[in-house]
Amino acid sequence: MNFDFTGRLTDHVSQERLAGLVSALAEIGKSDGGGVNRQALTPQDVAARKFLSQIAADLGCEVYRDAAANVFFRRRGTTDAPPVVTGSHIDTQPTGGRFDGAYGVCAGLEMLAALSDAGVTTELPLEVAIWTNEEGCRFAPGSMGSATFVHPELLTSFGESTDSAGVRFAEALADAAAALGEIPLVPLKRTFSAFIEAHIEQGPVLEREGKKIGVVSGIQGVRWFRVSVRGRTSHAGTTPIEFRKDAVLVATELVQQAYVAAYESDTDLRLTVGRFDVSPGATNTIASEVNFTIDLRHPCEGVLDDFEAKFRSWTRRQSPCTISLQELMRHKPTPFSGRVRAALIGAAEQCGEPWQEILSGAFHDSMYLAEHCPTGMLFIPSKDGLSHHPGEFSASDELAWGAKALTLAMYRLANPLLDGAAN
Ligand code: HGY
Ligand code: MN
Ligand code: MN
Repeated sequence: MNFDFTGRLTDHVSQERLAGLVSALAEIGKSDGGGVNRQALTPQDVAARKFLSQIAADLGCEVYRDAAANVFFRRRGTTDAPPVVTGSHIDTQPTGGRFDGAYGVCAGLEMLAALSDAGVTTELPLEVAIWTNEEGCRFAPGSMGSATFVHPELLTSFGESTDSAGVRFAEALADAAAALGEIPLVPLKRTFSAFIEAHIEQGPVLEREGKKIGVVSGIQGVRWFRVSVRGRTSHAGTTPIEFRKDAVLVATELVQQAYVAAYESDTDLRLTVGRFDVSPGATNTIASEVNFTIDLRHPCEGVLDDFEAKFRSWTRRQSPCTISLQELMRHKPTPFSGRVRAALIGAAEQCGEPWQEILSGAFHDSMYLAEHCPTGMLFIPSKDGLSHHPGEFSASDELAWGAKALTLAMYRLANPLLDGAAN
């Protein structure tokens, strides 16, 4: 790639415009402490899609959506070959920050704006995607939009997932489709030439190592479970120990056993109990039911298998309560495409900022896109490694460096003659 031309290309990436877009998007679903609560398919999520669609249209893009309410901003190329796509999610955790997911979509729009300012047209079309329900906190599992794009048959079962108010995903999806109805529909599973996701690291590594860009080698494996422990309500004062069927006692034994085993076994194993719901929830009534979640992660599938087998054996213990386990999500460890990593390494080198390779501890929509087309990711640093927290932060220059690297890598992949690795 000729450096002086593409060097000028990155000159068109505007740090101010990008930081302004991230801030404007964060206003939609803004929560206390500078965070964002914009959960999947809520009115805030739909409003944010409309807001970004208008920005894309103003850039001359065509706007599309699919049956999973994924939204795509398309910039024509000189050919009609399958597009090179970037993007991420804009739904957030309940106590989310303004960068998780949103940065990748805003960086994609900044790339399109920079190419327009530079008066550059790529050979292959470019698209920026907004994937539905990546977080999986309102409706489990996560990454439903990208999973459905790659595996359309999943949409039916996803539709039965309910939120804490009992709303089915299918209903929320129908409401969003109605609200976005004027956007033309495109099929699921369209052919892509390649996919790149720009994302905040959500961990401490890049900041600790003094790096501005992370070229992501892959994503560790993830498994989610819901554990239900069912006992019997009875009086807190009169019921002797031997008559109790105390769901909290049994559930907390299981949780403690899982955490101790996880921390003792392997420093790379990540186990989290994020939800722990007790009913009936009265101070002086022994709990009849506890539902809690398990989020299990590791780079090696064998370690996940071993831990899952151990945990399942613990749920079959002798107990005054009944214990059941439901799998909510499972994705194997995902290595990224050598070709896309080469394009990102070339881009990071060209930016001249310190960079390194890094494995992703968080899952991303890219874990499904990697099953569909050559896929890779780039990271920018997260202050104090904080994420899924209102205080999540990346500096404006870090946002811009990531967008410059994204622009260079996308430009290379969208002009195959430039991308020697493609030949
Ligand atoms: O949970 C995750 O890894 C992602 O941030 N949703
Ligand atoms: Mn994310
Ligand atoms: Mn997240």
